[in-house]
Amino acid sequence: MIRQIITYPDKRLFMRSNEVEHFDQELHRLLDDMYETMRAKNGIGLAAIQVAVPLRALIINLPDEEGNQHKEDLLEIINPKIVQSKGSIVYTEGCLSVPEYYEDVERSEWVRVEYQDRYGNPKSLEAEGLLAVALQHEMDHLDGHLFIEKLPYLKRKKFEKEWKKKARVKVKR
Ligand code: QAP
Ligand code: CO
Repeated sequence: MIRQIITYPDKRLFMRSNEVEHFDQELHRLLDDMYETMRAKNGIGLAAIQVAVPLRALIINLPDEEGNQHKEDLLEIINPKIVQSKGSIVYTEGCLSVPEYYEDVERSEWVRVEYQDRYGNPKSLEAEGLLAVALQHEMDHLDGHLFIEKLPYLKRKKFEKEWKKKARVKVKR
């Protein structure tokens, strides 16, 4: 089932999500719905809070070299922690909860993450480049942070200005 994605400035996007304790059918349904929703909206990553569920769960499905996404490559990541990071990378990010806005953000170039899968099994992964960026972007959602909060002052002002302009058009002035 495709769920509705909440968007900026919804205050729920700024709240900390809770640890997942029950690796049950409800969690599995949430993860399945998140995947369906992310694909329907042309996303490559999604955190549970973006579909209004405040749990520490996220999914990532990066495209291959031809730009195609495969479900076999889907990562389902529960209760993640970054245990090591290094380097720095600048990537032009977007977010389904901040539609039609893209800006450069600096993050770690390499991370090691410990997490659980949908059954509660402990896992760990090393990531670099785009996957490292996606992990950090989605993990920020779990702590109530959006990529626009990482922008330097003037770029943040530019975002606020564009957002207000769009909000005005939406109510048709
Ligand atoms: C997070 O972002 C991310 O504005 C996932 O109109 C960002 O899937 C991972 C999207 C950067 C790695 C690098 C955004 C789709 C999708 C939009 C997304 C839009 C349509 C964003
Ligand atoms: Co996002």
